Amino acid sequence: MEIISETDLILNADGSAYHLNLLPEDVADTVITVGDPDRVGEVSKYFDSIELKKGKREFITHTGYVGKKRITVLSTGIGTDNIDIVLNELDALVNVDFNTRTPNARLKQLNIIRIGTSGAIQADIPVDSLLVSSAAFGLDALMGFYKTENNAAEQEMLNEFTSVFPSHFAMKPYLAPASPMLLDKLAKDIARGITITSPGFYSPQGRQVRALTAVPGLMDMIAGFAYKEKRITNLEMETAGIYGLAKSLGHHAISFNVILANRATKKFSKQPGKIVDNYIAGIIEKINNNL
Ligand code: R1P
Repeated sequence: MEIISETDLILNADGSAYHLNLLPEDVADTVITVGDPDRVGEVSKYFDSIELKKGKREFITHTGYVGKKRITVLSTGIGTDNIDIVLNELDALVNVDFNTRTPNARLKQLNIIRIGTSGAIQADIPVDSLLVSSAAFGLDALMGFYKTENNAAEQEMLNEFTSVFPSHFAMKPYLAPASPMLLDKLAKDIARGITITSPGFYSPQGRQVRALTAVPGLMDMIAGFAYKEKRITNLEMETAGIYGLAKSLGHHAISFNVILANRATKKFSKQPGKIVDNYIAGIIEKINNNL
């Protein structure tokens, strides 16, 4: 079996993964990801016990128990460039033997659950509501570097979207679905939508700033896109990368979006901290009851 080189899988002196600073035994099978490092503690405060706290750069990790269920919560920072690091290192931690540098014979499938914030782009989606991404279009470049597959229905929707996407961009959008298993187990009663994952916060999400935009009308194009009764509901910066890489690596992933802004009505949550906190508590309860 081919050995993974010291530069393809970089380990720290203590044997931990290079960026995440974690050892294989530090990672639970259920992993909650959050963007903001400060949100890690906001999640782990609901654990009954915390067995470890580690971190490096923006990647802060707490692992502990809710009842008998072992859960890891880890911050990704912002953007799909960080998702590339987080998903590949998480996968290596659970599926590669760090001593022999070879993949394990039996591959593990993690449950990866994003609890993030997001902006709605349709006027009827209320600020302070929760939305789960049934799929996400990536406007970032990440999945262009990996082999991906879409089923016929996904491919058709992607073709439709690509045909209305501004053609002067070198990269093509991609489409990645949520795990049907996690949608079924954790999100039966939660509003679903199609998410756009952007490679930036300002012009890439149609915000007007002092620098002139190269894509006037981006928001109208995205908000007006329709495919077989489906529409795009919200914008954020990680979901498509998480869905795409999780699928490529054989893990399950789901993304919960706490809607803090509505771009159509130009409203922003009056109590973002409290709202995010309420949804964290609810999602942990669902994980504990259903996974
Ligand atoms: C932008 O402010 C950040 O907030 C959203 C976006 O995806 C981006 O990471 O999610 P988080 O609140 O989880 O970071």
